[in-house]
Amino acid sequence: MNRREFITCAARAAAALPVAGKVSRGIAAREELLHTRLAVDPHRPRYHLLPPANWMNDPNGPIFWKGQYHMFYQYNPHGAFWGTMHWGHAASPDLVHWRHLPIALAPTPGGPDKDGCFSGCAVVNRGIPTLVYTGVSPEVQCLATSDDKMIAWTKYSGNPVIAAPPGGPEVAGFRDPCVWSEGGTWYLALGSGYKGAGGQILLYRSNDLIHWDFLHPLCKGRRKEGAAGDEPVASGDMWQCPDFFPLADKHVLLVSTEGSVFCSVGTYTNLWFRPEVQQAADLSDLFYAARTLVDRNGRRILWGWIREGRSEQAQRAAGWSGVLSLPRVVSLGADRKLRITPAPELEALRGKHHRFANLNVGPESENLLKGVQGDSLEVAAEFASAGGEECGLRVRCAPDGSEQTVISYNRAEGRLRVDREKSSRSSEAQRTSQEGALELAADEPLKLRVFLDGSVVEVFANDRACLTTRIYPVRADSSGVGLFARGASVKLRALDAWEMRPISKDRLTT
Ligand code: DQQ
Repeated sequence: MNRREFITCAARAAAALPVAGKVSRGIAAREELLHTRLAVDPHRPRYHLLPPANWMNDPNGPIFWKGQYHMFYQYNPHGAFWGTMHWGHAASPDLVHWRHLPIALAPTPGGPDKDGCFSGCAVVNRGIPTLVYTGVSPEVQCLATSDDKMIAWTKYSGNPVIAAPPGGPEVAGFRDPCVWSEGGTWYLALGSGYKGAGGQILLYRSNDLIHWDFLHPLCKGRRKEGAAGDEPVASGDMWQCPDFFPLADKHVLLVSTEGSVFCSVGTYTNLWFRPEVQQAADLSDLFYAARTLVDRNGRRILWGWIREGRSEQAQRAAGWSGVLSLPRVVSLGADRKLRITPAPELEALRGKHHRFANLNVGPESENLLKGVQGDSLEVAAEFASAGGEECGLRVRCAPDGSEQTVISYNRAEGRLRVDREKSSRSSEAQRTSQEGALELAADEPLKLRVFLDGSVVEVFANDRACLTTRIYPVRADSSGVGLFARGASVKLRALDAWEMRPISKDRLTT
C-alpha cells in the first residue's frame, strides 16, 4: 500500500465516524501536507515500524500467517494524539521491511466499539483469521474475521462476545484480550484489576470464540504491605495488555502497568499460573504494552510501543507520535530469567562497517571515534570487566559536547543507565536519566548493543537487560560516537559500528 492509498484509507476509516465527509477530505488534505514535512523530520526513525503519520500506541495481535508477519497497532487517524482508536495494520515477509495495509478496524457508530477499538490479539480459528479486541464504552470484548489475506475485516454481528466483568468489587478495567488454544479449547486472558485490590488477569474458556465462561483469575497482584482502604497497590491497580505463552518448560506472563512492562516466569498447571521469577521486560518507562508471536521456526518474538519523550505539544506539531520497538527474540536462561536479543534479521540492514579494538578508555578520553557518525547506527561494544567504576558509550554527540547522550554501566551499583541531561537543547525534550538493575559477574565483560534511529535509542546489555529511550538532539552535527569511563581506565576489547540502511526511501516506512 503506497502513501496515497494509506491516506485514502485513513480518510475512509475516519468517514466511519459520525461527521464523515468533511472530516475525510480534511484528513486527506492535511496528511498530504504532513508527509512532505515528515519525510525530512530528523527525529523520525528510518528502520523502525511506524505509521506514515499520526498517533500509534500498543502493538496489537502480532501473528505469523502464510509466510508473513502481520502487525496491528493502536492508531488514531485524526492526528498525533491518543483518541478514537483504530487498528492500523502492516505486514512483513522478513521482520524488517514492512508494507502498510488498510486500517483493519475502525469504531462503528452505535456499535459496541463506537468509542474505540482497543487492544487485543489475533488467532486463526479453524482456518479463519480472527481478531479479538476490546470495544469501548463500556469495555466489552468483540470479534472480527477475515479471509486468508487478512486485509478486509468483518465484525461479528453478535458482538460483544463478553459483555460484562464478573461480579465483585469495582473493576479498574476490563480489556486487552490475549487468546490461545489448548487441546482444541480456547482460553482468553483479560487485563483487569479491582480498585484498591490490584491488577488481575481474568481467565475465560470457550469452544468457539463466541461463548465464553469465566473461570478464575489466572494471576493476581499483591496489596502493598500495610496498605489501607483504597490506597494503590504495589503492582498497579490494573494490569493491561496481558501476553501469556509457554517458553521452554515454563510459562511467561507479560503485563503492562504503571508505565512499565513486567514479566513473570512461572508454572502453569490446571489452569492456574504461579509466578516464580519476575523481572522488567525493559528498564524504561517509555516501553509499553508488549506483545509477542511465534513464527514458523518456533521463535517467540516481542515488540513494544516506544512512547515519545517530548511534550504533547511537540508531538502534535510533529504530526506523528509513537513507534514500535525492533523485534526482540525472547528465550529462557538457565536462571529462569528472560534473555532478550534483537532479531538476527536486522543484520540485513547493516551497511558501512567500522571496527576498533583494544583501546584504553580513560576518564579524560574526550575524542570521538573517527569516522563513526550518524543517527541511524548499530553499535556493538565489549568492555573488559576490570577497571573504572563506570564505562560505556557516548552517542549523538555534538563536536563540542553540548549535546550528547551517555549510555553506561556502573559495576559497583549494578546499574545500566542512559543519561539524557545533555541529549537535547530543546526545552520540549525530557532530560531525566533512565536506569535499572543489571547484575554482571565480577569477571563478566560488559556487552552493549545499541540501536540509534532518529529519536529512538534501544540498548541491549549482555542479552539480559533492555533499556529503550528517546532523544531529540537539535544540532545537525550531534552525530558523533565516543567512549566513556569514570573512576579509572577501562579496556574496550572491541567496537563494531554499522550505518543502518533505511527500510524505505523516505521516513514513511511504506
Ligand atoms: N492502550 C489501549 C488499551 C490498553 C492501553 C488503548 C495500553 O486497550 O489498555 O489505546 O497502552
